[in-house]
Amino acid sequence: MVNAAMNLFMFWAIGDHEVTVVGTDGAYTKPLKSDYVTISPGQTIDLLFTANQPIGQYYIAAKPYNSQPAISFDNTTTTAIIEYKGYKKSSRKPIFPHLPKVNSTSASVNFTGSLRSLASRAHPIDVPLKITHNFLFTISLNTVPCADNTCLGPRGLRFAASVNNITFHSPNISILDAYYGRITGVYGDDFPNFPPLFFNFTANNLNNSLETPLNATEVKVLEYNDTVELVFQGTNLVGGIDHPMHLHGHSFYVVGWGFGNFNRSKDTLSYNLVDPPLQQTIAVPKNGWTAIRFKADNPGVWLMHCHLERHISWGMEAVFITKNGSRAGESMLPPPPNRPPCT
Ligand SMILES: *[C@@H]1O[C@H](CO)[C@@H](O)[C@H](O)[C@H]1NC(C)=O
Ligand SMILES: *[C@@H]1O[C@H](CO)[C@@H](O)[C@H](O)[C@H]1NC(C)=O
Ligand SMILES: *[C@@H]1O[C@H](CO)[C@@H](O)[C@H](O)[C@H]1NC(C)=O
Ligand SMILES: *[C@@H]1O[C@H](CO)[C@@H](O)[C@H](O)[C@H]1NC(C)=O
Ligand SMILES: *[C@@H]1O[C@H](CO)[C@@H](O)[C@H](O)[C@H]1NC(C)=O
Ligand SMILES: *[C@@H]1O[C@H](CO)[C@@H](O)[C@H](O)[C@H]1NC(C)=O
Ligand SMILES: *[C@@H]1O[C@H](CO)[C@@H](O)[C@H](O)[C@H]1NC(C)=O
Ligand SMILES: *[C@@H]1O[C@H](CO)[C@@H](O)[C@H](O)[C@H]1NC(C)=O
Ligand SMILES: *[C@@H]1O[C@H](CO)[C@@H](O)[C@H](O)[C@H]1NC(C)=O
Ligand SMILES: *[C@@H]1O[C@H](CO)[C@@H](O)[C@H](O)[C@H]1NC(C)=O
Ligand SMILES: *[C@@H]1O[C@H](CO)[C@@H](O)[C@H](O)[C@H]1NC(C)=O
Ligand SMILES: [Cu+2]
Repeated sequence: MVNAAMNLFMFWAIGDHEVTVVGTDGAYTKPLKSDYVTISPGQTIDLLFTANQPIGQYYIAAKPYNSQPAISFDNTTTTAIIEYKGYKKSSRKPIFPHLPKVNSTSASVNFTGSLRSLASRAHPIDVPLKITHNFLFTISLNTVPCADNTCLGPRGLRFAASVNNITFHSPNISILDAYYGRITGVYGDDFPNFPPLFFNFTANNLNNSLETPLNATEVKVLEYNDTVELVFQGTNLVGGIDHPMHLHGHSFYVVGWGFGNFNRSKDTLSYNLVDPPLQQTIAVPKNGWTAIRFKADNPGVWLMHCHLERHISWGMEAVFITKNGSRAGESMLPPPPNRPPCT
């Protein structure tokens, strides 16, 4: 199952049938029995279920999960029907599943936080234990001044979004072309390891002066084999919401998460380094944090972004460049000839 929605997490379930989740983003998980699934845009989930209920019809249903009351959205429940062989037409309605409440953050995090790697002998994990790079990236909504006819946000302002207070400005030639072709002036390589300012990221009523981001095109360059721990820190600037963060080119282990502000001396103690799930998209909880680890072993130019289309279009993205290794098969490929132009 893939969530192909643009801007909404979904709750999903089948009437009267428990499902067993066995994988996410192409990696095995420990079998997880659940009455419902939470899936974020861009995420994939593999699951099994057994048709072991009385012969009949059962709804498959999905509806949005949205934690931010200021956002209006289509709250339609979408359905399909599972019909058992031998079913005889009757006036009885198909059985409908219990889906969590549309704003149930606990239902969302309970599911996502229950995923574990299979971590069996045949499918061992390889979570980096010696970390060469520690990053803390704030992910925030922002506001910027706008011309009257482009203002969709508060008066005189439009929405923007940022990582470490940088709204990503897309250059007019691709960063892959610029890196591979050694063209200067397209991007900088100074993406900050930490947010420029520490404040109570998840506090209510943050000062509006914090909402204005910098506008830049900065990348983070990694050496082949670097081991990265990256903590995504959600903020309550403009308004807190869950962000499905997605990294191209590398799967990552999700080693911890929590609500509020990440506290390195306390929160690292509860990391799961035994069977953390291996994912490509992870929902960072509203006004919370998520810690991931990965090894930079896939040379290339890789986008990292929030998978809510709205947020990536507002600048909630950054770029990693993983440099060539030293052996055959450890070099990035040239830009593909059929790539679409940026402008
Ligand atoms: C769905 O949205 C409509 C219109 O905004 C609202 O009237 C209704 O109460 C909502 N239903 C649910 C279940 O949230
Ligand atoms: C969810 O929405 C209901 C109804 O609008 C509200 O009473 C409740 O406080 C909300 N729950 C959360 C966790 O925001
Ligand atoms: C989520 O898990 C907590 C702790 O186990 C539990 O108290 C809560 O009821 C769960 N929430 C939902 C919506 O399942
Ligand atoms: C791309 O942008 C740079 C500066 O931002 C400018 O100098 C250059 O002319 C632009 N190139 C094209 C093809 O638009
Ligand atoms: C940060 O803000 C939250 C939410 O308002 C509050 O509960 C917490 O106490 C604050 N933390 C600090 C260190 O001020
Ligand atoms: C908000 O920040 C600005 C600029 O730092 C400061 O002048 C102002 O006093 C702050 N407002 C509040 C309510 O703290
Ligand atoms: C982001 O940078 C701008 C420009 O330097 C500054 O005004 C603002 O306070 C910064 N906000 C945060 C949250 O760091
Ligand atoms: C960032 O700067 C570019 C020009 O350098 C401008 O076109 C763009 O609108 C700016 N973006 C934001 C969010 O301010
Ligand atoms: C972080 O956690 C430690 C240990 O629990 C505590 O002593 C410290 O005050 C916390 N720091 C902050 C900023 O909350
Ligand atoms: C990367 O790590 C592998 C396995 O640990 C090692 O064999 C290789 O030499 C390393 N390559 C570089 C360029 O560090
Ligand atoms: C990386 O490897 C590719 C393929 O061998 C080569 O074309 C490219 O120049 C290398 N890039 C760098 C920055 O060394
Ligand atoms: Cu987002």
